[in-house]
Amino acid sequence: MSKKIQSALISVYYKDGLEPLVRLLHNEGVKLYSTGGTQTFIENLDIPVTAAEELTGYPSIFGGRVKTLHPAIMGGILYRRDDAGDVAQAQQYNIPAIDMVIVDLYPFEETLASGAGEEDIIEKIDIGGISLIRATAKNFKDTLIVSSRIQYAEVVELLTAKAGSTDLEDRRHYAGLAFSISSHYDGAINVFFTSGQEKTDKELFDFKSLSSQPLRYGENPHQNARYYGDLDGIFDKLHGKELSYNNLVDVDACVNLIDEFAGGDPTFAIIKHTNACGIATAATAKEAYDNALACDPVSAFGGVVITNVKVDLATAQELNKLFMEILIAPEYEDEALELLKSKKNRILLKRNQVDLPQIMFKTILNGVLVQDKDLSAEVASQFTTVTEKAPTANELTALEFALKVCKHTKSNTIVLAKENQLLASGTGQTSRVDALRQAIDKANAFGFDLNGAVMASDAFFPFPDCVEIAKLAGITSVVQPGGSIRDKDSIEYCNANGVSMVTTGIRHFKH
Ligand code: 93A
Repeated sequence: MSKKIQSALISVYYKDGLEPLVRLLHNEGVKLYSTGGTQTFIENLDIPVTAAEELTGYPSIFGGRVKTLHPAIMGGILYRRDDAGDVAQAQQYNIPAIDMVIVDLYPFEETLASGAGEEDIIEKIDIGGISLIRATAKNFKDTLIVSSRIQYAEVVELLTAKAGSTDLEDRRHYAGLAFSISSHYDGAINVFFTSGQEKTDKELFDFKSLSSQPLRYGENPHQNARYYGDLDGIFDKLHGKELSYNNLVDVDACVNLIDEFAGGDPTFAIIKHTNACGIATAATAKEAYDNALACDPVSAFGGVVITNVKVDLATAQELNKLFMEILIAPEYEDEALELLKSKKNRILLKRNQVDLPQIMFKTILNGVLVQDKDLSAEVASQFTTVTEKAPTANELTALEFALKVCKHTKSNTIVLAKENQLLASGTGQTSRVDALRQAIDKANAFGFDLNGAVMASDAFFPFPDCVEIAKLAGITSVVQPGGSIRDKDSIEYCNANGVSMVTTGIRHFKH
C-alpha cells in the first residue's frame, strides 16, 4: 500500500550527504524530528526541526547514552496504524506518529580499526540507533527505515519518483536491509567481545594484503598455490623441508583438534587427510603418544603429529620410530629435539601461542562462503541424559573425549572411544550407518575390545539402526545432538537394551 510520509526522525552520525534528503523531505511537507548534532545540522540548513527532547520530555542524558530510548519515540514508530487499540493508545499517551526514520549508526567498526582504547570502542556501541532501526524495520507496514548513509542517495531518488510516498515493497526492502545492517553491526560487536579476534578476522577479508609465500604446488602437482598469512608468527620451524599445501591443511586440522585439549593432560593426536587416525590423553606424554599410535599404526605412517605438552626424550624415542611428515609441539627438551632432527626431511614445528582467526572462507560457485568457526565445545555437565540409564563416570569421560574428536572429523562420522583413547572412527561417509560400520571394522582390525566403549555422532540419528549396530558391537553409551523426529526410536532401543544416551543439542557437521 502506498503511504505518504508525514513525519521523520533523523539521527545520524555522519551528516555528509544528508542535505538533499532533508531538503526533499522538507519540500514534501514532512515534519522533522531530530537528535542533538543532527538537529544542529538541519537547523543550519534553515529547515525547521523539532528536538527529540520535545517528544520525550527528557534531555539527552548520561553523556548521550539515552537520547531516543523512550516510549514516545519507540511508540511513535511501532504502533500499528490499522489497529484501533494501538491508535487509541497513541492518542491517550500523546504519542505522535513517526513514519520514517533515518539513522547512521555510531561507527563501531571504524573506531575498532582505528586502534582506539576499549572505553572509546564501548562508547561507540550504538544502542538507541540500533533500536530505532529495528523498531522501524519491524513496523515496515507503516514506516520506512533508512539504516545507513549509503542509502541516502537512492532514497532521494525513490522519494522524488514517488512524490514523498512509498509502497509496501519499498518499505519491506529497506526493512530487510536494516536487519542486515543491524546483524552485521552486532556481529562485529560479538567478535570484539569474544576475544581480541577482530583484527585477525578483518585481515583475512583483505587477504591479498597479507604477506604470502609460494607453495611448491597445490593439492596436486599440476595445481599452483600460495599461502597468504604469517606462518612464522604461529610456528618456529626448527627442522625439515618446506611445508606443502597438504601439510598446511593437515597442520590446520591438527591445531584445531589439539586446541580442544589446551591446558589439559598430555594429549597426542595423529592426523591423516585432516582426520585423526589416533588421539589419546594420558598421565604422561609418552603414554598419550603410545595410545594414540595404537589406534591405527597403519594410517599413522606419514601423518602429522601434534601434542599439547613439551616433548621429552622418552616420548621422542618413540616418535623417532615413526615415519611422520610433521611434529608440532609447544616445546621440546633439548635432547628430544636433537634426536628428532636425525631424519633430514622431518618437519619439526614449535607452536607459539597467537590468536587465530575465528572465521572460515571457502570459494564456491561464483562467490565466497564465510562462516564462524565451530567453537562450541560441549562438556559433560552440559549433556542431557535421555535414557533411563545414565552414563558412568568413566563413560562420561569417554563421551566428552569422543565428542571433541567427532567435531573435528569429516561428516558423516561416528567416533568410538574408551576413556581417553580413540578406538576408531568412520570418516566422511555418505551415511551414518556406513560411518559406524567403518569404525567398528577398524576397531576390530586393530584388536580393540569394544565392550564398554562409547560412541559419538556428529549429527542426530534419523533411525535406530546406529544404536542397534553399536549395541551389538559392545557400545554401552552414546552422545549425539538429538533433535530427530525419530529420537524416540533410538532412545527406546537404548532403554530396552541397557545402553545410556546423552544429547547435546549442538550439531557438529564438518563437510
Ligand atoms: O548513545 S546511543 O546509543 N543512545 C541513544 O538513545 C541514541 N539515539 C540515537 N545513541 C543514539 N543514537 C545515535 O546517535 C544514532 O544512531 C546516531 O549515530 C547518533 C546521532 O547523534 P547526533 O544527532 O547527536 O549527532
